[in-house]
Amino acid sequence: MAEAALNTAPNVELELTDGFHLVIDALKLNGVNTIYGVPGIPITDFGRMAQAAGIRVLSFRHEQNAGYAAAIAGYLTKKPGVCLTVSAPGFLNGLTALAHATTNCFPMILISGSSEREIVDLQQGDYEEMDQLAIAKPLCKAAFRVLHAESIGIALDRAIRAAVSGRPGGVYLDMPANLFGQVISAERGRRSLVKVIDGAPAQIPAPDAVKRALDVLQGAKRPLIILGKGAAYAQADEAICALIQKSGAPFLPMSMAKGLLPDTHPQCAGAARSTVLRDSDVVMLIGARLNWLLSHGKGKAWGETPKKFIQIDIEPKEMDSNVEITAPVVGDIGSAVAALLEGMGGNWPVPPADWINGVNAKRDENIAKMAPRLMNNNSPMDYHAALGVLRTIVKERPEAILVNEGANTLDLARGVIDMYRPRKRLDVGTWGVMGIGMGYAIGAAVETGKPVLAVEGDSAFGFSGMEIETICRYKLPVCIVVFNNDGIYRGTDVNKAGSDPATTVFVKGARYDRMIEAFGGVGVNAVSPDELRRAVNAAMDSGRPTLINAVIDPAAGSESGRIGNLNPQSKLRKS
Ligand code: ADP
Ligand code: TZD
Ligand code: MG
Repeated sequence: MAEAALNTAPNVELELTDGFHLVIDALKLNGVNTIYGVPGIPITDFGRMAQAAGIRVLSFRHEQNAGYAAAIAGYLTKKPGVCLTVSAPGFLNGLTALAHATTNCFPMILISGSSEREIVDLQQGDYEEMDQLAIAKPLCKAAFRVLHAESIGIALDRAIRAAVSGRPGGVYLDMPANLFGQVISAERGRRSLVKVIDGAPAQIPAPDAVKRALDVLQGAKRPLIILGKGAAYAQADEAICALIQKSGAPFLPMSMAKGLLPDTHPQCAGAARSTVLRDSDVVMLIGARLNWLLSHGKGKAWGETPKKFIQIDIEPKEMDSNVEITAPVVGDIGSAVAALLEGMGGNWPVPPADWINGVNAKRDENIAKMAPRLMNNNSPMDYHAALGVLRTIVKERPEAILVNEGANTLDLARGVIDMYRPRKRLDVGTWGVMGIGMGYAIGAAVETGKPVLAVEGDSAFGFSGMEIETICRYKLPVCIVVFNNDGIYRGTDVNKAGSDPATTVFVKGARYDRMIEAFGGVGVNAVSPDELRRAVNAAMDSGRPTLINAVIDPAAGSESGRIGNLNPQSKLRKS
């Protein structure tokens, strides 16, 4: 109406805005100052304008890696990481990362350009035509399409809320090309923007749920606390630490929860994992699901001892997903842990000494068994020789962020490399997915400004390897160590049926270090633990993008790393 009035006043020039600027204004209003993506129709100008408006726009070589960067940004900051893609193929490339964010409970928003609704809906063959909204829906927490410039503010508000509230996850925002060019008055535009207030509201657990949990915990003879990446995400580090200390119970960190308390903490049972799973009688899960990574809470790994589970999780539907939860505590971890601590009062009984001493003895025995293997000086190196070096470097540089993927390279690094600070270990997560490496390394370096050490199987690295150009272009402090064992699991397989190589082997003696030299980074070939140590320390000191080709004995690994048991067995006899 104001416009109509203005339009009739010949001397007043109407200030206008458009879809491009409204998306930028809405993002900035809500504190989104970084976007990860790949440009192209219809978002090329959007990227330029966002950059001009002071948003950092990181341009990748493949959308999947941009998506993984956004996903890990969400995990590290508790704000949704934003990934921007072009229509159909770009969107699909980003979708894997969106699904990954949802699966791992990381807040992320995938914004994708799309083609014109009228043409898509009549399937008339537009440029990069695809019904993206329908395809995204089953893979995220929420999916919205914005058709009018005036709806951009509300749409972004809803996307942020959906991503960060309750159990965090991925959200899809569909923006058809002509949205960006729609013009409205600047005043209407300003009024349409919304700043999210209290986007992830505290969810306080019910007092009787807290009491029930404490009763169960108090009755334990052999208590165990399992910390998952939800606990690391919650950023309630001090309260969690206080709860564990007060309980006196051994704790087991899941992979990405390592470092929430140091792995060297006297109550850490990481090196006695099988013992504590098998022999515990009460298990308190904090931000960890009883999925495959915990053998679904039953079966051989959990032994004969009957278990009672206490589970703290923000998602009510998670309770009883695999086994009965005796004491469900539904709430956000910060509020739930605070309530538990208060309920424990000043005099919480310490767990029976035989349990604590037994766990500690087993842990010390396992650590002592591994120690000499980490000091071997073999060349070519085995996994333990190389990881022994990296373990010391991480101990000396606890602020560094460790990115880790591969099979043997992942499973052995997880066991060998102690972590000392929260949210410093980023890895393949719930799916055990290969390809997170360079996206995570970039996202982590950009969001935290800390040095990143990426420990990568040679196969794992290949999924995102082209992003070393991105790392060099933005001069990020990333040191990549490729554990080069000539292939997947082992480099020794032979195809007996023909002249093609076996399916799991790569070019022998490949020099991954030379790849980064093409982009001005530092490449090093390391064949001994000493060479590896020198090269990683130099990279971490200089902050220069570095790729170290760590030559690993091709016979050292095992099939599928530590999860070979998940391979199906053929019922047919070999002839
Ligand atoms: P891990 O793989 O480390 O075992 P999972 O990804 O399986 O961890 O589990 C993480 C759990 O944490 C999810 O069930 C999720 O709902 C929960 N979660 C995430 N953030 C919070 C939070 N702030 N408060 C409570 N629970 C949370
Ligand atoms: N594709 C995707 C996206 N994720 C996967 N997990 C796989 C394929 C299957 N896969 C694994 O589970 S580990 C792995 C593949 C291909 C690579 C293992 O080889 P690597 O590590 O070189 O990375 P090691 O040290 O040789 O075991
Ligand atoms: Mg390999």
